[in-house]
Amino acid sequence: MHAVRAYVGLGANLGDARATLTAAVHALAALPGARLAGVSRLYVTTPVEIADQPDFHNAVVALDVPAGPSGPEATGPLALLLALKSIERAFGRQDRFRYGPRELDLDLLLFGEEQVVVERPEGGRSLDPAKAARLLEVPHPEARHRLFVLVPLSDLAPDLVPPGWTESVARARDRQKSIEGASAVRAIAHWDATLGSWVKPGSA
Ligand code: PH2
Ligand code: MG
Ligand code: MG
Repeated sequence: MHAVRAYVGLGANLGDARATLTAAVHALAALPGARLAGVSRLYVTTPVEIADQPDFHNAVVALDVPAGPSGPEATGPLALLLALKSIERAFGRQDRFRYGPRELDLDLLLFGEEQVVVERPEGGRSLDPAKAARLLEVPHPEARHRLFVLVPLSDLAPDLVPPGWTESVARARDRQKSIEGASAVRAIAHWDATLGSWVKPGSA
């Protein structure tokens, strides 16, 4: 079965966010059939949507995963979505209100060239009835308007034009930077693949 490159957005703003995101990278890399293809720098970011909450840590991971059989029920993106939800729960993610603070948020940003709009499978739904019926949409519909996604994604794939977009990730990032301001997203470390953790810029 051929592999598809997926991009997953990671976020946390409760508990030890840096340790949580580090462990989440390892959990993603350990998914059956998955191969870790890249990890962005680690960022501290100003909260959007709901400003009155702690700053987030954010990053993006590139993951090569099996494409999955075709057909609406068992496609690759849905299988990956369910895996992301189960990792969130394993890390103690509590169901809270939309856009609010969270222990760990794993968002499926891109799944190869696929554009998907489907009803979320049972295990991929929130317990919050206000969110329960939300569709799964890939590419993630909010990704192109969020600097905390665009900056780490452009560490990995600046020239990529995701399906349905009319511009590259780097162009979207620069446009969004002029709206949110460069200081909304601050790099604090880069990924060291040998150590399997983020390390301070400049350190070997
Ligand atoms: N996630 C949200 C809402 N707001 N803000 C930042 N900076 N980073 C996030 O990951 C984030 C957010 C809902 O998922
Ligand atoms: Mg999110
Ligand atoms: Mg989410």
